[in-house]
Amino acid sequence: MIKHFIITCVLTLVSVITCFAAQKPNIVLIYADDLGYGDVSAYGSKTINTPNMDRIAKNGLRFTSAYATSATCTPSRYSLLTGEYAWRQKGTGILPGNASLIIQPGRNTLPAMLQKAGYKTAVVDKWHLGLGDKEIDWNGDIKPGPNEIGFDYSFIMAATTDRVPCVFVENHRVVGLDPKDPITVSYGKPIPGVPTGKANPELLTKQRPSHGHDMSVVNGISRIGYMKGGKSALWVDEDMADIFTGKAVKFIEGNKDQPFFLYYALHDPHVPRVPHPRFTGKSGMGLRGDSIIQADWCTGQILDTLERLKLTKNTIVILSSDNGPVLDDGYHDQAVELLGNHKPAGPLRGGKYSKFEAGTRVPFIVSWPGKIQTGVSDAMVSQIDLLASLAALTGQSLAEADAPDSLNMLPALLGESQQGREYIIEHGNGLAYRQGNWKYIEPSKGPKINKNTNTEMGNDEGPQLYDLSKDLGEKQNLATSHPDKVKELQAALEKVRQAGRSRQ
Ligand code: NG6
Ligand code: CA
Repeated sequence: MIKHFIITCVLTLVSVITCFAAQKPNIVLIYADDLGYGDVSAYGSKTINTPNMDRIAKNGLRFTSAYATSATCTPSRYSLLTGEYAWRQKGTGILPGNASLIIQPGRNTLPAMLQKAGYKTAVVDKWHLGLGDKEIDWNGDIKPGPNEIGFDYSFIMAATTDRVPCVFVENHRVVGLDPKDPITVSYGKPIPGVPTGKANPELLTKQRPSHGHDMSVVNGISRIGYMKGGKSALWVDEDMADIFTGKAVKFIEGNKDQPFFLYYALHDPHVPRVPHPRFTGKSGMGLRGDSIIQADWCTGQILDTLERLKLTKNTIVILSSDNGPVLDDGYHDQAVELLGNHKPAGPLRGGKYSKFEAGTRVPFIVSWPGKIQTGVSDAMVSQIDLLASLAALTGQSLAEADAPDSLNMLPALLGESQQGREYIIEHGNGLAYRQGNWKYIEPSKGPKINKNTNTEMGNDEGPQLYDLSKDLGEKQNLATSHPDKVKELQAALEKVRQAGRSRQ
């Protein structure tokens, strides 16, 4: 009896302490699309000016070794929201615009965990994790989707700006759809009677494709996939940043009196790059740079809103990107020709799609005024750790099966520790493993260069080993001279791969 009483007292005390330890700051995650390590002026670039992203860095902690899990969008977002490496699951590669939802409803995702912690949650802008569980009827209720995996509010595009359907989906419905003009989407056969960029180049009044992207034409630009109907619902690319930012701001305003989580997944600077005319010409390096300036403006609007509502001090803002940079990703937008001296990947090798550093090492800045150490951190962190870290912050426990690869890196994220992850797994076409300054890339038969995008992919038929402390640009393969190191890292990578989970 007494024993029982004591146990109850101890448990109550523990939960009181946990309760006091848990904090509920608002959390805003600004997640850009294809923004490179060198595309933010806070990261040292003199050729681009991103004053609003730099504002976050000025009030926060800028990470030099932070990683998206993968070198493309869908797998990075899958890992970010589930805390599980996408390469553990089939069907998590770049999705078509009519794919089914790849995250199981009921799963303890990042937003679902925060919902349990009492947060109102929203996703705005790029989704690209699929919708529905069978063929999607774009004219009815579209579900399951973000609202079924933890978001109270969603205002999204289904996939990417270069994929149909080119419409906004708010919660379960296409916005502005005229029922008399229903939407049909196909990723197989062309839809009879629907013009395409390939057959009707005269319709390409705004941008022409350089590779792929020659199917349905929307707003003078041909896309991937075929769509028919939905004329009144079609987006106008130039207005998208304003529309999405407006929704994000409205969500913050509507939830200012309670903890909220906003996942603002910016579509810039992904292709097609069609910023609002007020941004064109502003970067001096063409539409890719102008789209980054637009993304920076969107970021500024969010920061201004937090300030106006006096929420800055009680809000964690995280800025990052889903994968590294690319210049020609399928349209003639002069990203290559007008680049000048700008280095989208900074000192890193490769880019989007690559296992070299630029594929996944991305800008990552965290601010929480008054709470976080400001400055620069070289701790290794991965976006996959946000789930476990924010669970720790908000006092949520994770079950054994939840977020298997997500580690609590809160001390590193808050700048209390310089100690981050012991290793990072980088995922492109195959895997690479970084431990300290050693980086091992497993052998692969894939092409060395993606000819379309002119990206060095990091593929080689033999093992690659780089010492990033002396060779950040991954130029000197040391695999032959350091066979033991290769073996050690190979075995360590295999252990994580076979374990099926990283969290003990
Ligand atoms: C590729 C597209 C590319 C881009 C990418 C997804 C072609 C030839 N290329 O297949 O343009 O859309 O998929 O980018 O179609 S991501 O950032 O969403 O992963
Ligand atoms: Ca991307």
